[in-house]
Amino acid sequence: MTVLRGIRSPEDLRALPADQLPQLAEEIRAELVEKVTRTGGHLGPNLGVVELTIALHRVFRSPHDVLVFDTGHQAYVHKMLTGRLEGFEHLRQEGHLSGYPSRTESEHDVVENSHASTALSWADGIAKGFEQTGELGRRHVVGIIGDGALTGGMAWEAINNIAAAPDRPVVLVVNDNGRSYAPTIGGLADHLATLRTAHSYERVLDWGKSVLGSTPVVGSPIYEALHGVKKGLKDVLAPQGMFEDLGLKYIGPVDGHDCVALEHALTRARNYSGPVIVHVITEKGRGYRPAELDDAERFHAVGVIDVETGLPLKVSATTWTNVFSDELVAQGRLRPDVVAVTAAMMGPTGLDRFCEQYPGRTFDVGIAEQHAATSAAGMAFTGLHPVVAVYATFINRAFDQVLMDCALHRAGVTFVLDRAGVTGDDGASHNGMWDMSILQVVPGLRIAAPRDASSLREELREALDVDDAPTVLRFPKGAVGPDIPSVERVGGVDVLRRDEGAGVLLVSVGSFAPMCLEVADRLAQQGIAVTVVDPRWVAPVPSALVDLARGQALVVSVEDNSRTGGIGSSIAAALRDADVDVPFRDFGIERRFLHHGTRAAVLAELGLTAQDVSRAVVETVARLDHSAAGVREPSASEAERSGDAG
Ligand SMILES: Cc1ncc(C[n+]2csc(CCOP(=O)(O)OP(=O)(O)O)c2C)c(N)n1
Repeated sequence: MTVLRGIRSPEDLRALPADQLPQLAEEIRAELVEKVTRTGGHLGPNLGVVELTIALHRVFRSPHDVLVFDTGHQAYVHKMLTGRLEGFEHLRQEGHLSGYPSRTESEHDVVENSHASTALSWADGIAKGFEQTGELGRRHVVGIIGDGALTGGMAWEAINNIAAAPDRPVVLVVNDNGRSYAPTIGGLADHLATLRTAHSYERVLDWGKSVLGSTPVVGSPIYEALHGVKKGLKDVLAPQGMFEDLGLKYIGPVDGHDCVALEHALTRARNYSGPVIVHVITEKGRGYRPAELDDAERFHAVGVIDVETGLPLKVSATTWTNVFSDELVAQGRLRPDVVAVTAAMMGPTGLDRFCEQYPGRTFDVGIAEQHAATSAAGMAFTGLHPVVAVYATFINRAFDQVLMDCALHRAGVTFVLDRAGVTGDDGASHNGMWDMSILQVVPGLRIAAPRDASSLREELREALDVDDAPTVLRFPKGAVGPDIPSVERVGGVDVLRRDEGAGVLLVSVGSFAPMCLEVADRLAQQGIAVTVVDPRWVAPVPSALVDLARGQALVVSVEDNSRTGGIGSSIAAALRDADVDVPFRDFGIERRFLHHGTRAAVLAELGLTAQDVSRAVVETVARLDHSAAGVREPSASEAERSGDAG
């Protein structure tokens, strides 16, 4: 039996002799590489925290002690050590192991939120709670945060509070690999780098090891002597660390791949009676040759890749991101006022190409969506047109800044929301299903949802022409399909299909256009006339849409946003306001958090498929026909029996 297979719980790990830990670490790395290259997932971050996670579980007693992983994308090793090794066969697949911590999976998982920079606030709150219940001191609280996540404002709000209570112990572990996706930027990153490099006295232990020919046993006189020397040198050489200035005990930097040093540092932190930061230096992607040699950013999160080469196995089709990326570069050439802003997601949002061409006009602000929005408002004030590219789910963070700093000040800022709608594999917190609900309340803000590559390019250009209000462009994850031509444009609304006569007006939002056209085919087979429209700019509701709705038998909208506050609900309100008395049905996402699974599986579960939508529309039309003819409405069971439209 391998060492790893013998570990069913953290107790097993704690019982393991220390000399077996390097072997365990090697086996975990092999397992990560073998499984994650097959399923896709976060490879680089997890390869970097193997020894750190082992040490955390040996020093702290989860779940009695609470470990909070910031973002949670680096919790695979934690999952392996807490009885979920087998789950990696089907990582991130529906009904199987989630790619993030999950309370339903394990009592060892506490925080599921995959939005960065929250762990220290969680740790602060849990420590305060334990203090109230009298458990603090007996139960330890540990927040593990990356140097990337440490660039987020929330982390500093938490540190400010944690430092204010010198008698309330909280252990903050900074997992410093120098990278978010790309190298972490900013003054904080520079400061961490200074702490890292100025601590050459760390080598005292290595020197000791080489002289002795083996690692000194923790706590042995020789170990303590070496530490004494190290501490003496540190006091002389180390720059005053910002953390200590803030009132936090600083331990480190610690070699994050040395189990002995890690256990020693974490034990000291555990025994400390106040808030303490343990600064751990790790290497993202460690132990996997392609990640070590190649561009580390590519291995932050991977799809299915060839284990030997690290190259994707599927030939990648053109994505929505690629199209945006190209068009922004083209616009950058024509428009010197266009600047780009990313919150530590340069590559994933496609801004990398703009940055190559216009490095002086591209700003990576760190994981700081709030700052990105307000800083963009500031740039707009000076006459620039900032394009802030973020994943749709992360715009949640910057709602107040979009509202108060951008909209109230009529700032011409374009927000590009990638990965909008159901994203699937990454689970509840990664779906981009709230953006239109929260942004529709912002006065003056306009939202475009392109249906294909051409409309994405066109709508981006239109957005860049708006200089007195924020604009939003939202599109989904993945490959973009072929262009979908319109038959005409009416008041800015594209008509994609128009059957003769009154029938159903089907309003397609963004990338649902192909599905809506399929619904139209199915309805036509049932003898129902359909007009399919793409409003292009979906919010505020175009008046042409209201005009198109007049005289129809039924209006239907389909969107991949929450139905609550979505485009459907705005269309319903616009129809009411204009006294257009047409029955209306909106299809969108129920107001609940979604389980992880493929996008197709999640959409099917939500009933957002051509088959489900057409069936529901046929039933509604049948009901309306009956009531129009004075016939009683069919019962639910009759409706159920009325069958499939297609
Ligand atoms: C609010 C928010 N913005 C962006 C992201 C996307 N994101 C996921 S991991 C990551 C980098 C995190 O870097 P770090 O904290 O240093 O962890 P590492 O992956 O280097 O271990 C980013 C930007 C996020 N999860 N949350």
